[in-house]
Amino acid sequence: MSSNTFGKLFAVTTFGESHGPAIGCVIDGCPPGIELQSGDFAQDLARRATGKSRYTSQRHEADEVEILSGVHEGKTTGTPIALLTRNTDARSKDYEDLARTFRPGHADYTYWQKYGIRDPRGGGRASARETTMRVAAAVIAKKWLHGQHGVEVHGWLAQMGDLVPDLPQGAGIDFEVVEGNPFFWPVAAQVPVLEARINALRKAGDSCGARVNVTATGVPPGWGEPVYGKLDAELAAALMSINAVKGVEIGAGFDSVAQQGSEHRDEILPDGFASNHAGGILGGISSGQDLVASIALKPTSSIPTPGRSVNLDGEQVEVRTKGRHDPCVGIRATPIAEAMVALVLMDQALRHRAQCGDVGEVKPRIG
Ligand code: EPS
Repeated sequence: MSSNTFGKLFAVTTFGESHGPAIGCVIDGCPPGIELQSGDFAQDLARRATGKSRYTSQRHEADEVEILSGVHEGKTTGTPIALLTRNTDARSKDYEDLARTFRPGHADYTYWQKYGIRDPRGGGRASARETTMRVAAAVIAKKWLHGQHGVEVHGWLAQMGDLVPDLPQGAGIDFEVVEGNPFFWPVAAQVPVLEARINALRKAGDSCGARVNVTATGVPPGWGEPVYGKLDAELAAALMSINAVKGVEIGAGFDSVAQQGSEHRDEILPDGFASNHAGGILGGISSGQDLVASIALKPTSSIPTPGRSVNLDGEQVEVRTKGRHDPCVGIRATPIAEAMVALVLMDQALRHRAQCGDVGEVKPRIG
């Protein structure tokens, strides 16, 4: 009923609120024998964390992951893996005034309507803080996907407000550049422009939206379950479940509308597909091409500029948001989007193995 569990065979249940004592997850169905220690989570958690640059929320969380179960002598045992991260820098008094009002653009009003009660501190369960655990669970998925299939999942910021990467048409992404700046931006020379944009937004008390692209390379053909468990359908649901996401595209996405069939269909040659408008998925099943997904994130709703709303009595009030917020939530969304893609792929890979593991490699293999 409550939808805090994600995945069928690699099932991740997250729990916790932004200002509660801790956040955590339980991963059930993880294959045994994967090497795992608490230090493995550090890199991806730091990529997602607040307070790592001047351009994101200045909440400084330790983000240390404690492994409570499911690992013995450095290897997963096949039993449920429980991970826990203590919240160490919540400042709940910033939210005292908000307990009786609904912040525009937030989940405050809808949580109130659904449950009749809510934890207003730091956005409670609706906070992006919850995504820490998605990223932690996906560290295990990324390890397995890479170890078993050579799959790699990489994301980058593909637009921030109206700023787009200054890349020649069709140019590849240099992930060393992406990882070398706090924006996950693929063009190093533009980083000062992004910094100036965030500084200006902060000064104006406003925020902007963003687009994040993710690719997965090395995905073999065959993953995805038609018709209701299509790979693209599950990717769309997974990516849409990330806070602030308002749009998802696979491959050519909404550009497909203006294309013609002769252009969009990816012709097949003995040594590979002639193009990849499908984003690596045909009929809901991976084709063996790179998987390509893109998400649109709305501008952060928590901004210091006062806005109109109502209080619990339905009276008109002016809301002024406090707290330590991101002028562009999309900046920290790259590792989160990668995580959701990795979780979907791992779950689908295990499901494919369960049903079709005996089929073996089918000829011809394109590419
Ligand atoms: C968030 C609001 C802010 C962010 C938080 C997400 O919380 P607070 O006002 O308590 O600082 O800092 O992000 C995180 C703590 C995190 O780890 O991502 C929100 O409303 O989603």
